[in-house]
Amino acid sequence: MSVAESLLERVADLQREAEEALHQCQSVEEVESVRKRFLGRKGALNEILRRLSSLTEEERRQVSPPANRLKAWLEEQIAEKQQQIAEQVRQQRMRAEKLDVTLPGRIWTPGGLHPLTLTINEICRIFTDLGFEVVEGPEVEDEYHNFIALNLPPYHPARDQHDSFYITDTILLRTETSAVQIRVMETRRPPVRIVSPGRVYRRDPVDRTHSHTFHQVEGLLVDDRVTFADLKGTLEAFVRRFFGAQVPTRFLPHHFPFTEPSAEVHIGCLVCSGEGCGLCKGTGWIEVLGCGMVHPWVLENVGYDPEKWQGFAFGMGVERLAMLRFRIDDIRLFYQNDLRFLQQFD
Ligand code: 2NM
Repeated sequence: MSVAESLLERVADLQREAEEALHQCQSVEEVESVRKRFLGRKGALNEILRRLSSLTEEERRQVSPPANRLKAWLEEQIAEKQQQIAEQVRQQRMRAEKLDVTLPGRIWTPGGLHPLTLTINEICRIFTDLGFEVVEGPEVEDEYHNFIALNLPPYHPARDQHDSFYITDTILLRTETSAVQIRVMETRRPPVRIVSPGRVYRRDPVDRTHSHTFHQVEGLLVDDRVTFADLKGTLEAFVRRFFGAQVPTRFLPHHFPFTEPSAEVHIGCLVCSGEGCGLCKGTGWIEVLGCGMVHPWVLENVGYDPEKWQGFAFGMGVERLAMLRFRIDDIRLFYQNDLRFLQQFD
Protein backbone atom coordinates (compact mmCIF):
# COMPACT_ATOMS: atom_id res chain seq x y z
CA MET A 1 0.00 0.00 0.00
CA SER A 2 1.43 3.35 -1.01
CA VAL A 3 1.89 6.19 1.46
CA ALA A 4 -0.91 8.08 -0.30
CA GLU A 5 -3.27 5.17 0.03
CA SER A 6 -2.52 4.71 3.73
CA LEU A 7 -3.05 8.44 4.33
CA LEU A 8 -6.41 8.29 2.55
CA GLU A 9 -7.37 5.33 4.69
CA ARG A 10 -6.24 7.28 7.75
CA VAL A 11 -8.47 10.21 6.73
CA ALA A 12 -11.45 7.87 6.46
CA ASP A 13 -10.64 6.29 9.85
CA LEU A 14 -10.30 9.71 11.45
CA GLN A 15 -13.77 10.73 10.27
CA ARG A 16 -15.28 7.61 11.83
CA GLU A 17 -13.27 8.06 15.05
CA ALA A 18 -14.25 11.74 15.30
CA GLU A 19 -17.88 10.93 14.68
CA GLU A 20 -17.81 8.34 17.45
CA ALA A 21 -15.90 10.64 19.86
CA LEU A 22 -18.32 13.54 19.32
CA HIS A 23 -21.26 11.25 19.78
CA GLN A 24 -19.95 10.30 23.26
CA CYS A 25 -19.52 13.94 24.36
CA GLN A 26 -21.70 15.11 27.28
CA SER A 27 -20.18 18.52 28.02
CA VAL A 28 -18.55 21.50 26.33
CA GLU A 29 -15.27 20.48 27.99
CA GLU A 30 -15.40 17.04 26.38
CA VAL A 31 -16.11 18.53 22.94
CA GLU A 32 -13.16 20.86 23.45
CA SER A 33 -10.85 17.92 24.15
CA VAL A 34 -12.13 16.19 20.97
CA ARG A 35 -11.34 19.37 19.04
CA LYS A 36 -7.79 19.36 20.45
CA ARG A 37 -7.37 15.69 19.64
CA PHE A 38 -8.33 16.07 15.94
CA LEU A 39 -7.79 19.75 15.05
CA GLY A 40 -5.21 20.90 17.60
CA ARG A 41 -1.67 21.94 16.71
CA LYS A 42 -0.41 18.45 17.52
CA GLY A 43 -3.69 16.85 16.49
CA ALA A 44 -4.37 13.94 14.14
CA LEU A 45 -5.29 16.10 11.16
CA ASN A 46 -2.17 18.26 11.32
CA GLU A 47 -0.11 15.13 11.40
CA ILE A 48 -1.62 14.06 8.06
CA LEU A 49 -1.13 17.52 6.55
CA ARG A 50 2.50 17.53 7.68
CA ARG A 51 3.09 14.23 5.91
CA LEU A 52 1.73 15.62 2.62
CA SER A 53 5.10 17.33 2.04
CA SER A 54 6.76 13.96 1.56
CA LEU A 55 4.34 13.06 -1.25
CA THR A 56 4.64 13.61 -4.96
CA GLU A 57 2.65 16.35 -6.66
CA GLU A 58 0.24 13.72 -8.07
CA GLU A 59 -0.26 12.00 -4.68
CA ARG A 60 -0.81 15.34 -2.97
CA ARG A 61 -3.64 16.11 -5.41
CA GLN A 62 -5.20 12.80 -4.39
CA VAL A 63 -4.88 13.16 -0.62
CA SER A 64 -5.14 16.92 -0.06
CA PRO A 65 -8.82 17.48 -0.95
CA PRO A 66 -10.23 14.69 1.27
CA ALA A 67 -7.98 15.82 4.13
CA ASN A 68 -9.17 19.44 3.82
CA ARG A 69 -12.80 18.32 3.50
CA LEU A 70 -12.33 16.32 6.71
CA LYS A 71 -10.95 19.43 8.42
CA ALA A 72 -13.89 21.55 7.31
CA TRP A 73 -16.35 18.83 8.20
CA LEU A 74 -14.80 18.42 11.69
CA GLU A 75 -14.97 22.16 12.39
CA GLU A 76 -18.63 22.19 11.40
CA GLN A 77 -19.47 19.08 13.46
CA ILE A 78 -17.70 20.40 16.53
CA ALA A 79 -19.41 23.77 16.35
CA GLU A 80 -22.76 22.06 15.97
CA LYS A 81 -22.09 19.77 18.94
CA GLN A 82 -21.06 22.72 21.12
CA GLN A 83 -24.34 24.46 20.32
CA GLN A 84 -26.35 21.32 20.92
CA ILE A 85 -24.80 20.82 24.37
CA ALA A 86 -25.25 24.49 25.30
CA GLU A 87 -28.93 24.15 24.44
CA GLN A 88 -29.21 20.97 26.55
CA VAL A 89 -27.62 22.72 29.53
CA ARG A 90 -30.03 25.63 29.10
CA GLN A 91 -33.03 23.30 28.99
CA GLN A 92 -31.84 21.51 32.15
CA ARG A 93 -31.47 24.80 33.98
CA MET A 94 -34.94 25.91 32.88
CA ARG A 95 -36.42 22.67 34.22
CA ALA A 96 -34.56 23.04 37.53
CA GLU A 97 -35.64 26.67 37.99
CA LYS A 98 -39.25 26.14 36.96
CA LEU A 99 -41.86 27.79 39.24
CA ASP A 100 -44.99 25.82 39.94
CA VAL A 101 -47.57 28.58 39.95
CA THR A 102 -50.28 26.05 40.87
CA LEU A 103 -48.77 25.41 44.36
CA PRO A 104 -51.04 26.73 47.15
CA GLY A 105 -49.93 30.06 48.68
CA ARG A 106 -48.83 30.55 52.29
CA ILE A 107 -51.73 31.25 54.61
CA TRP A 108 -51.25 34.37 56.77
CA THR A 109 -53.46 34.73 59.79
CA PRO A 110 -54.06 38.43 60.41
CA GLY A 111 -53.37 39.72 63.93
CA GLY A 112 -56.03 41.44 65.98
CA LEU A 113 -56.28 43.84 68.87
CA HIS A 114 -56.11 42.50 72.45
CA PRO A 115 -59.52 42.46 74.20
CA LEU A 116 -58.21 45.00 76.74
CA THR A 117 -57.09 47.31 73.92
CA LEU A 118 -60.50 46.91 72.28
CA THR A 119 -62.19 47.76 75.58
CA ILE A 120 -59.97 50.80 76.26
CA ASN A 121 -60.57 52.04 72.71
CA GLU A 122 -64.32 51.69 73.08
CA ILE A 123 -64.43 53.44 76.47
CA CYS A 124 -62.30 56.30 75.15
CA ARG A 125 -64.45 56.53 72.03
CA ILE A 126 -67.60 56.97 74.08
CA PHE A 127 -66.03 59.79 76.10
CA THR A 128 -64.43 61.54 73.12
CA ASP A 129 -67.89 61.51 71.51
CA LEU A 130 -69.07 63.35 74.66
CA GLY A 131 -66.32 65.98 74.25
CA PHE A 132 -63.55 64.51 76.41
CA GLU A 133 -59.89 64.40 75.35
CA VAL A 134 -57.64 61.36 75.89
CA VAL A 135 -54.46 62.08 77.89
CA GLU A 136 -51.74 59.65 78.94
CA GLY A 137 -48.96 60.00 81.50
CA PRO A 138 -46.02 58.23 83.19
CA GLU A 139 -46.39 54.84 84.90
CA VAL A 140 -43.58 55.73 87.31
CA GLU A 141 -44.88 58.49 89.56
CA ASP A 142 -43.82 60.47 92.59
CA GLU A 143 -45.74 60.34 95.87
CA TYR A 144 -46.95 63.87 95.40
CA HIS A 145 -48.91 63.23 92.17
CA ASN A 146 -49.96 59.69 93.09
CA PHE A 147 -51.09 60.39 96.69
CA ILE A 148 -50.58 63.79 98.31
CA ALA A 149 -52.24 65.99 95.66
CA LEU A 150 -55.17 63.52 95.65
CA ASN A 151 -55.79 64.13 99.34
CA LEU A 152 -54.13 60.94 100.51
CA PRO A 153 -51.82 62.27 103.26
CA PRO A 154 -48.99 60.23 104.83
CA TYR A 155 -50.37 57.44 107.07
CA HIS A 156 -53.55 57.15 105.02
CA PRO A 157 -54.28 53.38 104.91
CA ALA A 158 -54.25 53.34 101.06
CA ARG A 159 -50.63 54.47 101.23
CA ASP A 160 -49.35 51.43 103.12
CA GLN A 161 -45.94 50.45 101.78
CA HIS A 162 -47.30 46.94 101.39
CA ASP A 163 -50.01 48.03 98.94
CA SER A 164 -47.79 49.71 96.32
CA PHE A 165 -44.63 48.94 94.37
CA TYR A 166 -42.06 51.48 95.58
CA ILE A 167 -38.93 52.15 93.53
CA THR A 168 -37.34 54.57 96.01
CA ASP A 169 -38.71 56.16 99.23
CA THR A 170 -40.83 58.57 97.20
CA ILE A 171 -41.06 57.09 93.70
CA LEU A 172 -43.50 54.29 92.87
CA LEU A 173 -45.46 52.56 90.11
CA ARG A 174 -48.73 54.51 89.90
CA THR A 175 -51.66 52.94 91.74
CA GLU A 176 -54.26 54.79 89.66
CA THR A 177 -54.19 57.10 86.64
CA SER A 178 -55.53 60.10 88.60
CA ALA A 179 -51.93 61.34 88.79
CA VAL A 180 -52.20 62.11 85.07
CA GLN A 181 -55.18 64.34 85.78
CA ILE A 182 -53.33 66.19 88.52
CA ARG A 183 -50.53 66.86 86.01
CA VAL A 184 -53.01 68.16 83.40
CA MET A 185 -54.74 70.46 85.92
CA GLU A 186 -51.34 71.81 87.01
CA THR A 187 -50.63 72.98 83.47
CA ARG A 188 -54.07 74.12 82.22
CA ARG A 189 -56.88 76.42 83.23
CA PRO A 190 -60.51 75.15 83.27
CA PRO A 191 -62.55 74.05 81.45
CA VAL A 192 -60.94 70.58 81.54
CA ARG A 193 -62.55 67.46 80.07
CA ILE A 194 -60.17 64.51 79.97
CA VAL A 195 -60.03 60.73 80.24
CA SER A 196 -56.78 58.94 81.02
CA PRO A 197 -56.48 55.25 80.16
CA GLY A 198 -53.48 53.29 81.34
CA ARG A 199 -51.76 50.55 83.28
CA VAL A 200 -51.68 50.69 87.09
CA TYR A 201 -49.96 48.60 89.75
CA ARG A 202 -51.00 47.35 93.19
CA ARG A 203 -49.45 44.72 95.44
CA ASP A 204 -52.50 42.45 95.43
CA PRO A 205 -52.30 38.66 95.50
CA VAL A 206 -53.36 37.31 92.10
CA ASP A 207 -56.59 35.33 91.81
CA ARG A 208 -59.52 35.01 89.39
CA THR A 209 -60.53 38.64 89.89
CA HIS A 210 -57.28 40.35 90.97
CA SER A 211 -54.03 41.16 89.22
CA HIS A 212 -51.04 43.20 90.51
CA THR A 213 -50.99 44.94 87.12
CA PHE A 214 -54.21 46.05 85.49
CA HIS A 215 -55.79 48.89 83.51
CA GLN A 216 -57.99 51.82 84.33
CA VAL A 217 -59.74 54.63 82.57
CA GLU A 218 -60.28 57.65 84.79
CA GLY A 219 -62.17 60.76 83.79
CA LEU A 220 -62.26 64.35 84.95
CA LEU A 221 -64.42 67.34 84.07
CA VAL A 222 -63.84 70.78 85.61
CA ASP A 223 -65.88 73.85 84.72
CA ASP A 224 -68.05 76.43 86.48
CA ARG A 225 -71.54 75.41 87.74
CA VAL A 226 -70.78 71.65 87.46
CA THR A 227 -73.16 69.56 89.59
CA PHE A 228 -73.68 65.98 90.65
CA ALA A 229 -76.48 65.87 88.04
CA ASP A 230 -73.86 66.41 85.30
CA LEU A 231 -71.90 63.48 86.74
CA LYS A 232 -74.98 61.23 86.76
CA GLY A 233 -76.04 62.19 83.22
CA THR A 234 -72.55 61.63 81.82
CA LEU A 235 -72.04 58.24 83.47
CA GLU A 236 -75.55 57.06 82.60
CA ALA A 237 -74.86 57.96 78.96
CA PHE A 238 -71.63 55.98 79.19
CA VAL A 239 -73.27 52.89 80.71
CA ARG A 240 -76.05 52.91 78.12
CA ARG A 241 -73.57 52.96 75.25
CA PHE A 242 -71.15 50.45 76.77
CA PHE A 243 -73.61 47.89 78.16
CA GLY A 244 -76.81 48.66 76.20
CA ALA A 245 -79.75 51.06 76.46
CA GLN A 246 -81.88 48.60 78.45
CA VAL A 247 -79.39 48.21 81.32
CA PRO A 248 -80.48 50.06 84.52
CA THR A 249 -78.03 52.03 86.71
CA ARG A 250 -78.02 53.07 90.35
CA PHE A 251 -75.73 55.36 92.36
CA LEU A 252 -74.84 54.34 95.95
CA PRO A 253 -73.05 56.57 98.46
CA HIS A 254 -69.39 55.67 98.86
CA HIS A 255 -66.11 57.17 100.08
CA PHE A 256 -62.99 58.25 98.20
CA PRO A 257 -60.44 60.68 99.68
CA PHE A 258 -60.28 62.72 96.44
CA THR A 259 -64.02 63.23 95.88
CA GLU A 260 -66.86 64.55 98.07
CA PRO A 261 -69.53 63.40 97.79
CA SER A 262 -68.51 60.05 96.31
CA ALA A 263 -70.56 57.25 94.79
CA GLU A 264 -70.40 53.78 93.35
CA VAL A 265 -72.24 53.13 90.08
CA HIS A 266 -74.03 49.80 89.77
CA ILE A 267 -75.74 48.27 86.75
CA GLY A 268 -78.54 45.70 86.71
CA CYS A 269 -76.99 42.22 86.56
CA LEU A 270 -76.26 41.25 82.94
CA VAL A 271 -76.84 37.56 83.66
CA CYS A 272 -80.07 37.49 85.74
CA SER A 273 -81.45 41.00 85.07
CA GLY A 274 -81.99 41.52 88.80
CA GLU A 275 -83.29 38.11 89.85
CA GLY A 276 -80.10 37.32 91.74
CA CYS A 277 -77.40 34.92 90.54
CA GLY A 278 -73.76 33.92 91.05
CA LEU A 279 -72.37 36.90 89.13
CA CYS A 280 -74.20 39.52 91.24
CA LYS A 281 -74.01 37.36 94.38
CA GLY A 282 -77.79 37.41 94.66
CA THR A 283 -78.07 41.23 94.80
CA GLY A 284 -79.22 41.77 91.20
CA TRP A 285 -76.63 44.59 90.87
CA ILE A 286 -72.99 44.78 89.76
CA GLU A 287 -70.54 47.56 90.67
CA VAL A 288 -68.86 49.03 87.55
CA LEU A 289 -67.54 52.50 88.42
CA GLY A 290 -66.40 54.80 91.21
CA CYS A 291 -67.05 58.52 91.00
CA GLY A 292 -67.69 61.78 92.83
CA MET A 293 -67.37 65.56 92.88
CA VAL A 294 -63.68 66.53 92.97
CA HIS A 295 -62.72 67.40 96.56
CA PRO A 296 -62.15 71.19 97.01
CA TRP A 297 -58.71 70.43 98.52
CA VAL A 298 -57.70 68.59 95.32
CA LEU A 299 -58.73 71.66 93.28
CA GLU A 300 -56.75 73.89 95.66
CA ASN A 301 -53.69 71.61 95.30
CA VAL A 302 -53.56 72.34 91.56
CA GLY A 303 -54.21 76.07 92.00
CA TYR A 304 -57.90 76.12 91.04
CA ASP A 305 -60.22 78.30 93.16
CA PRO A 306 -62.92 75.87 94.46
CA GLU A 307 -65.34 78.81 94.89
CA LYS A 308 -65.17 79.40 91.14
CA TRP A 309 -64.64 75.89 89.70
CA GLN A 310 -66.24 72.54 90.38
CA GLY A 311 -65.52 69.15 88.90
CA PHE A 312 -66.59 65.57 88.75
CA ALA A 313 -64.31 62.58 88.36
CA PHE A 314 -64.72 58.86 87.87
CA GLY A 315 -62.64 55.73 87.52
CA MET A 316 -63.23 52.26 86.12
CA GLY A 317 -61.29 49.02 85.84
CA VAL A 318 -60.86 47.97 82.23
CA GLU A 319 -60.40 44.27 83.03
CA ARG A 320 -63.57 44.26 85.08
CA LEU A 321 -65.60 45.89 82.32
CA ALA A 322 -64.11 43.59 79.66
CA MET A 323 -64.89 40.54 81.83
CA LEU A 324 -68.51 41.63 82.19
CA ARG A 325 -68.86 42.53 78.51
CA PHE A 326 -67.24 39.34 77.13
CA ARG A 327 -68.34 37.02 80.00
CA ILE A 328 -64.76 36.16 81.02
CA ASP A 329 -64.48 34.55 84.47
CA ASP A 330 -60.70 34.69 85.08
CA ILE A 331 -58.65 37.92 84.84
CA ARG A 332 -55.43 35.93 84.27
CA LEU A 333 -56.62 34.96 80.77
CA PHE A 334 -55.84 38.53 79.64
CA TYR A 335 -52.13 38.15 80.32
CA GLN A 336 -51.37 34.60 79.16
CA ASN A 337 -51.34 35.40 75.42
CA ASP A 338 -53.01 32.11 74.56
CA LEU A 339 -54.11 32.50 70.94
CA ARG A 340 -57.14 30.26 71.54
CA PHE A 341 -58.35 32.96 73.96
CA LEU A 342 -57.17 36.03 72.05
CA GLN A 343 -58.63 34.92 68.69
CA GLN A 344 -62.17 35.08 70.09
CA PHE A 345 -62.16 38.90 70.03
CA ASP A 346 -62.31 41.20 67.02
C1 2NM B 1 -62.18 57.08 90.97
C2 2NM B 1 -63.29 57.37 91.73
C3 2NM B 1 -63.56 58.72 92.01
C4 2NM B 1 -60.72 60.43 90.30
C5 2NM B 1 -60.42 61.61 90.90
C6 2NM B 1 -59.54 62.23 90.09
C7 2NM B 1 -58.91 63.56 90.26
F1 2NM B 1 -57.65 63.55 89.81
F2 2NM B 1 -59.56 64.45 89.56
F3 2NM B 1 -58.94 63.91 91.51
N1 2NM B 1 -59.32 61.46 89.05
N2 2NM B 1 -60.06 60.33 89.18
C8 2NM B 1 -61.61 59.38 90.79
C9 2NM B 1 -62.73 59.71 91.52
C10 2NM B 1 -61.34 58.07 90.50
O1 2NM B 1 -61.79 55.79 90.64
C11 2NM B 1 -62.51 54.73 91.19
